[in-house]
Amino acid sequence: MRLDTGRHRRTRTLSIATAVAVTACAGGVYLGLQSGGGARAATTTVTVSTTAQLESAVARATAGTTIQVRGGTYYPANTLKSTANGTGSARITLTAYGSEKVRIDGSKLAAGSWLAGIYGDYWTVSGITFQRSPAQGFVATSSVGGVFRNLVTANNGDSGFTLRGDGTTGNLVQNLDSHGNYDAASHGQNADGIAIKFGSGSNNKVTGARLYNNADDGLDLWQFSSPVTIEHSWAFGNGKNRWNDAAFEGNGNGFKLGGGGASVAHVVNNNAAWDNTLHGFTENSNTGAIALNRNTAYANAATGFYFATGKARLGKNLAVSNKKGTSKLGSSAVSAGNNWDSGIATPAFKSTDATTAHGARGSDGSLPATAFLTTGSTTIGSTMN
Ligand SMILES: [Ca+2]
Ligand SMILES: [Ca+2]
Repeated sequence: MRLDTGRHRRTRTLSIATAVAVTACAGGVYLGLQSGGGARAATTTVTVSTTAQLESAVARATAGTTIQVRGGTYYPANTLKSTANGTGSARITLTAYGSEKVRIDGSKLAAGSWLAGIYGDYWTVSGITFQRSPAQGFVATSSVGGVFRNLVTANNGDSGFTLRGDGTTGNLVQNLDSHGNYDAASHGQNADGIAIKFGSGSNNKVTGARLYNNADDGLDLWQFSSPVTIEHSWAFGNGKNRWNDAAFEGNGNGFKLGGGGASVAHVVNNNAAWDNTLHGFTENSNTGAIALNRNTAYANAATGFYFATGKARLGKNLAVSNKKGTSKLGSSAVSAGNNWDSGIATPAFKSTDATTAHGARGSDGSLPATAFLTTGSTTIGSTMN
């Protein structure tokens, strides 16, 4: 059997605890098992270093399973899929081994296949790159309590990271980098950095994301009918035709906060959008009372904040050098303390060089430190961290 990451191949003595069924997996998955006593669920740690082991481990995961993936690039032949549920006290975890660099690559999947599809609750997925899928990179459907941390979704054939479906509740997306996603078959009209679309459910949050150079939008909340919280995230360089597509149809909003008939009060605080081909932030026909505070829109090709039809409430936002103006607000919008409101000064940026914002994240996955678009103001605009 071909090993994708031969240098990491090891064997280890199986330690089999009570009441845990261990099934030999192709290629010798090794397991360290710890069984809790009494009514506590058993926990199982599986360390994988080949694609076959990874596929098997994901397929067999149950509550309490931790799958550690050794460094290397893995090429699944089929979508990594699971319908298993963890619980709040026995999560299912799929994570890179230590700080090793793990790429799961969809370039051997059949056309139209997602790379990863999770349908269960209480998953933690961390430290992994999902790349080059023929369709979506990572998709969680109707999941409860998911933690998706320090992931990269890049160069997929549709949206990089997706939450979808009713019953999408209590998920945290933290420190996602999602870039270069492009749906060639539909000329870039669908591939967003992160899509939270076609569903509902409370207490979902995105924080610390960088959503950039995608064909369509940075973030898209199309037809998601419950409030989503978006904070401390950056969307930039979206909507440009980077693929020499003569019929390119990407939209290129930084933050597209609705559409498709949903009227919902998303919460959008302390984010930044720059260099996108359409608006920095827009309701996109969502008539709900979207709350936007301390966001910055800079040098987008259309309007900084475009909320022409709904009841958005905008406070302490900053818009500079957007080609079609700072804001376009309808009569139902509420606006106070933004730099387009009367009597509000526009503080100077300390830097308009985005180089450091494109740089490496902190070792904990946090956004890189940058002076880009900072002003030092304690009252207006994104703090860029
Ligand atoms: Ca689109
Ligand atoms: Ca979109």
